[in-house]
Amino acid sequence: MRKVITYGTFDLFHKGHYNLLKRAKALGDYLIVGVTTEHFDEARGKVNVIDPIVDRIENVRKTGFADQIIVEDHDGQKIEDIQKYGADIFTVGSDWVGTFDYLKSFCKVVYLSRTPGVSSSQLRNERFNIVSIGIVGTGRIAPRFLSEVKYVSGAIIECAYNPERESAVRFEAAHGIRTYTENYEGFLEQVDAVYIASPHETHYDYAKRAILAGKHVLCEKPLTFTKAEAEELYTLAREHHAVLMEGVKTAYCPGFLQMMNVAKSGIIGEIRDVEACFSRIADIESREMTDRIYGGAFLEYGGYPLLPIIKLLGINYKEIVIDSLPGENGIDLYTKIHLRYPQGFAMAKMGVGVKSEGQLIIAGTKGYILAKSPWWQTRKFEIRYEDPNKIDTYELRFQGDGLRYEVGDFVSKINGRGENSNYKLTPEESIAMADIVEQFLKIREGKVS
Ligand code: C2G
Repeated sequence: MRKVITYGTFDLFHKGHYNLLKRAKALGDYLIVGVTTEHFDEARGKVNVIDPIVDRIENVRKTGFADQIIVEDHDGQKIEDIQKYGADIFTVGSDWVGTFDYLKSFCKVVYLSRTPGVSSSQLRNERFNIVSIGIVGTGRIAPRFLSEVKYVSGAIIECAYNPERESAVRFEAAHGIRTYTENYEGFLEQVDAVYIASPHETHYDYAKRAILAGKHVLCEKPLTFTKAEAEELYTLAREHHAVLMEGVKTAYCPGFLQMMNVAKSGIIGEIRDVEACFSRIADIESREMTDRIYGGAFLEYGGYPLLPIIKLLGINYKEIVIDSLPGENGIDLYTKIHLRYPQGFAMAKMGVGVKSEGQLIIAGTKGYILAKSPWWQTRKFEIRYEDPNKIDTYELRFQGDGLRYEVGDFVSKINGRGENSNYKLTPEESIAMADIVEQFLKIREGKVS
């Protein structure tokens, strides 16, 4: 009996998949089909699979060609499966020619020609409108955003906006993206959505005008400088049926989400303390160090350490103490925020002129979670207990610089597929952060003047 094995995602099952399976079956007597998990697809750069795995398996089953269906969830599994099931032939579509030649030392490898004119990506794009995004601000983050959006299908960068002519011209020349320097409303007319990565003090105004024009908004942190402004933006977004998301990118990363869920699962008991630190020594000439109103550690990085605190202990703290070490020009070089909750406390630390260990510790009544730097790009965390020999380690995936996850979420929400995904960073949590920004600014004003 000749056994054939093939693999695929089989998302939005189509004629190309059907033909491939039919011809794969015809290569032998027994066909094994490996269907990929969402986790595995995400790891290989497919962040936008639509059908759940049970549906994708069912669609393969319905063809009647598969004698056995298995699940593919990790790298290196193909060799394991070929050996385990004794496969004689590995086959896959011709879009993969060459990629799987390494399997030739285990079995015969056959690349079958692809069915032209049909693909899951094309169907995804037909089913959901492609979201055209305009970038507001063409500084340091914008190029990173461009390279990350490539991993999110269903989104294209249409154009950019920056009233500073020099930066706009440079960006347009480097990336070939039409960059507007005046007439923000005219720029908005070209797009469905905007990504706001301009200086902090411009976020509120750009976001508000975009929402009023019916555009979806993904805005870099901090969204606003006051609680009232954040509330106003979320209310306006609701009224205008626009998606509004604050881009605290850690909030959307799978590893971070898993760490939050493990922390809440009771494994470390009741959570009593969350300590988080983020520091990056900034260049003396940089905006962070020189802009005495909008620079400094807190406005630059506050969103990161506050995120796990608010996610785990909530927004109803009883007391907050904000303390900073100011530089000569008044910017905060180092800030510590202490929060007291009814049943616990928390400390957020951030620095641009002081370097500290960038770690996250979530302390509970039975044990604690330790995530070392860079915990905000969660790739690994440990659960530790009284017994120092007992350590549970979680290793997780984190692709690129992580922006793709928030962009993926943004696009899903715009297409109406992510209504429930607000839990990653709720408007209430985002508003609570704006409230802390407002308190920080009031305290700093009092001290500086
Ligand atoms: N296919 C095809 N014709 C098309 C589209 C897809 O023959 N028009 C084939 C692909 O080449 C693949 C199978 O159908 O052999 C499944 O395609 P996908 O669902 O896109 O899965 P893919 O990403 O190719 O996964 O471990 C997974 C494998 O590496 C392949």
